[in-house]
Parts: sequence; structure tokens; C-alpha cells
Amino acid sequence: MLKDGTYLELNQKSYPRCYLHRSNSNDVARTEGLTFICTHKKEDAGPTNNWMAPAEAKDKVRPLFDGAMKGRTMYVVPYIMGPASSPYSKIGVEITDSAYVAASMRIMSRMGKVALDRLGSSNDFVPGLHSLADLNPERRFILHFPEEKLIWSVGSGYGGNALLGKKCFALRIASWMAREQGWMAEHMLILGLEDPSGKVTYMAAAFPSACGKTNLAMMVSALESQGYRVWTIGDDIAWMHVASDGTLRAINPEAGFFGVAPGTNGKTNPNVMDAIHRNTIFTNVAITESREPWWEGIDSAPTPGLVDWHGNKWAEGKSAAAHPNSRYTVPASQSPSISSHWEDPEGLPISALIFGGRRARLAPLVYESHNWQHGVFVGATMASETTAAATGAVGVTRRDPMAMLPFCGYNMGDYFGHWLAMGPKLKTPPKIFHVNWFRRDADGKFLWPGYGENVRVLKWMLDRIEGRAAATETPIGNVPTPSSLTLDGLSISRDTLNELLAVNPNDWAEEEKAVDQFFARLGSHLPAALCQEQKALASRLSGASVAS
Ligand code: TSX
Ligand code: MN
Repeated sequence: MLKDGTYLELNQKSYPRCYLHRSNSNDVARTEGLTFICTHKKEDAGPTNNWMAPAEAKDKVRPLFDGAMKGRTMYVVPYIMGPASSPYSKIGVEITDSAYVAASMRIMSRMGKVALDRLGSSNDFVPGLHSLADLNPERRFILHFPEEKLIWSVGSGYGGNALLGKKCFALRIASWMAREQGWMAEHMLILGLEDPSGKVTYMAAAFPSACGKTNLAMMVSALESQGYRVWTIGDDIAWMHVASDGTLRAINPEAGFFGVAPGTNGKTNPNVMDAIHRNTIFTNVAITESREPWWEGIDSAPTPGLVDWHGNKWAEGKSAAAHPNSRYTVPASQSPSISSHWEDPEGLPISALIFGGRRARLAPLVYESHNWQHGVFVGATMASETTAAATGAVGVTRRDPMAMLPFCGYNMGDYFGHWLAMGPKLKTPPKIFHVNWFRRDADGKFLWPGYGENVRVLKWMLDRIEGRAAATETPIGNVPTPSSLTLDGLSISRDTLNELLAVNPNDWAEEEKAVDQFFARLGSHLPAALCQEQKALASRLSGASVAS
């Protein structure tokens, strides 16, 4: 890769075994418009996925593979998603003509001999065929055949399109398998919250993009002096099953972090900043004159001689030096926050599920759902406001149920039904919470400091689980009483706190109109239980409006 320019060597003194890869400039992000779920019945893909019939998809895309690998090296990449010895792990084999993909798969999965040894003579694996072909977006397709557990990807070398173990297998194909087999494949980080006695409580959280999922998973606790610490198990995907003791247990199917670089620094994510100084592939970041990686929002100011992600000399005031979706690919084991249990084969018992979004006005800092069914409603009605990222307008509210809109491999209504069916299988289902780190005051200022201070919210959840913390009932769920949050050492006024925790019934009644529209798209696949939840909420809200 160094010889043919696929890799540029980074400073081997400060960044040993680290490399920079520059992708084709038309191939820098996932392409949802070119991503298809190919089922015999269109209805099985549902209204939120692009659909093609399997035979039609294969006839259309097979010619794009013809001769596509000519003159290139073909890599056969056997890999395990999940810890090597876990009964809940699954095997894939990716065929690819990209050395960058093969090298990335070695970081992101358990790859090579360990996978072949586990596979033995079994044919129980998910095949994935990948070629860069000519990288023309007109001839780019990411195809999933969940009925035969098969993936075809052509025309892109970008992570989410090309590292087939990740979004394609561990979310889209796995979500289908999970429904067939009675488990869950979710777009969730997994963390452990250690309390002063040393007990660790595990939580899984789903957030849409640009909400800081990786930062939360690797958070440095602001309450460390009081004995509260956060341990990382995963930052993107959770596979969860009902264990024989009736708990919901989660494994992280991945072995690495494929994280967004811009905005990452010693304050937003000190643990990952430490981790990425060795054995790391950087993609589409800028490079300094001393051959160190650089991006917007890193701790250091840009230095003379900076070269942007295209390979051109960068000048102040021009466009970004690093692509906004530039990435690091790093072994999870390198994070100082990695849990000593992160590869436990049985998985870790989940006590809380957390949904969240970026809502400038609507949602309080945190609320607790009433029960499993209401919690599923909270997840199903999640939404987030867009940021200044590469795509679309700023501040537009997008519905993203369970943060799975781009990743659910089947009909979203049926997916909600599967969630509802999982609750009753659990002895004590996890409590389901919703958080919003992004509420603003009338002047547009963030009300909550976020980052390491978020541990105070996790602690409140733990205290709720243990029956120690007080809450106020509201139409949307239970919010903390001001005194139930541990706020010592933080200067936050009583007014600000009240604003953070307020629930405005009129705003929520407005929100329900948007939820109505989204639910209507799901038609007859929308479970009746969610309509019930919607009606019950509407009635609680109208009661509250009359009262207020
Ligand atoms: O990741 C974030 N988290 C979770 C951290 C564990 N971000 C970054 C989001 C983009 C990926 C946040 N941004 C968080 C947050 O909790 N909160 C905010 C909003 C915010 C930004 C800057 C400040 C405060 C809040 N600055 C000061 O208060 C000085
Ligand atoms: Mn993700």
C-alpha cells in the first residue's frame, strides 16, 4: 500500500504503525440512496428502505463485477463479528479487491486464521462480495439479500459501504436474523458505569449521527473522585440476546472503532486521542509538515505546510483541511477506557437502554419511560435536528427511530413489533430512558455542559434502577426532581436546571403531529400497541394543557 500510494506513512516516532489513506473524492461517505434491501416482497423491506427484487438486483449489478478485479489482488477475508469464543458471534467472508478494506477489516473484526479455525468445514457464514470497480457513483450499489444472507457491494471503498462486517452484516443482515431468531441487532454503544463499591451497571444507547455516541462510550467521568467511572464495551453496535437467567445480554460484534475525526480532541474524547497514536489507519484527514494527522477541532492550531485531505497545500479561510467525514480506524483494545469484560463470551447484562437526539427546544435533559411498551414508543418516535455537516439544511428535524432508519434490514413497522415482543421475554426488562444533551436557552446557548458531566445523568439512571432517586411524573415520562441529580462541583443555576428539565405540553402536542405523519407511512405494519401509546400520550398532554 505504501508502494502504490494507497497509504502514506505518518510520523513513525509519534504515530508508530499509523498510516493515512486518501479515498477518491467522490467516495467519502455512505450512500443511502444506492443502498438496497433485496427481498422477494417489497413489503418486507418496508417504506423506509430502497427496494429491488433479488433477481432484478443481481441482473443489474452482476455486469458491474465482470472483469472489475482484473489486474488487482483479490483478498479473501474470513472474519468473526463478536468475540472469537462467544456463542453469539457470527462469521462472514468478504471477497474484496481493496487492500485498504482488508487492512481495515483486520482492525474492525476478528479476522484471518481465528475465523477459519472457528468456521471449520461449516457453511454457516455470510458471504460478501466487494469490488471498488471504477468508483463511479453511477455504477455504485450496496445490495443486501437478507433472505439468503448475502451482501454485494460495488463501486465504493468507503468504510460503511465496503467494510461489509459493519453496517451491512452486523446491522442490516443481522437485524433480519435477529428477528428470525429472537434476539436484537441494534445501533447502540455499550458502556459500564462503575459505582463507588466497584459494582458495574451496563447500559446501551442509540443516538442518531452527530450526537457524540463514541464520545459517550469513552467518556471520562466528572465524578471520578466520587468513585463513578465509565468503561467502554462498544461504540456503535450491540447484539443482544435473552440469557437463560432472563437478563438481556449484549456483545459488541466489532473489534475496533471507525470514528469521525473532526471535533475529536483532548476535551471531547481524551481516551480515543490516546488510542489513535498507534496502529491506526486515518482516512481523509489532513497531514502536517511533520507528518502528523490533523483535523478541524483537534487540540492544535493549523501549522504552516498543512496539506489537506485532497493532498493540496491548505490555506486558511479556504475549505476544510480534513473532510468532515474523515475517520480513524483503531483497535478497541487500545482505549484506556476499555472494559476488562469487553470480550466476555456470554455478553454483559444490560440494565438500561438509552435513546436520544439533538433537540434545541423540545426534550428535557433526561426522562424515564413508564415501562417497556412505552419505552419502545419513545425509541420509535426518536428524532434529531441536523447539524452543519456535509448534507442538507441545518436544524431540520429528522425522524430516526432507534437510530436505525438507515440500518434496519426489514420493514420498520415489523421491527417495532419485534421490539415489543422482546420485553415480555425478559425477567426484568431494562429501564428505557431518553436523553438530550443539546437543549438551548432563548439566546441559543447550550443549557447543559455535556461530555464528562453526562455521568451525572447516567448516575441518576443508576439510582432509578436501584430505587434511590426521585422523579417527577410528566405526560412524557419521569424527569428528575432538581435535587435528585448529583450536581456538586458544577455551577448551574436553579433557573437553568428548571429550563433543562421542563416539559412543555404544547410543544409535545405539536411534536405528535410529526409522529402521526411518520407512523402513517408504516400503514398496517405499525403495531397497535404503538397507536395505543400515542393516544395515551395525547390524552395525558391534553389533560396537562388544561391544567396549565
Ligand atoms: O459528544 C458530545 N457529547 C457527548 C459526550 C460524552 N458532543 C459533541 C457532539 C458532536 C459529535 C456534545 N456537544 C455534547 C455532549 O454531551 N454536548 C454538546 C453541546 C455543547 C458544546 C459545547 C459546550 C457545551 C455543550 N461548551 C461549553 O460548555 C464550554
Ligand atoms: Mn453508527
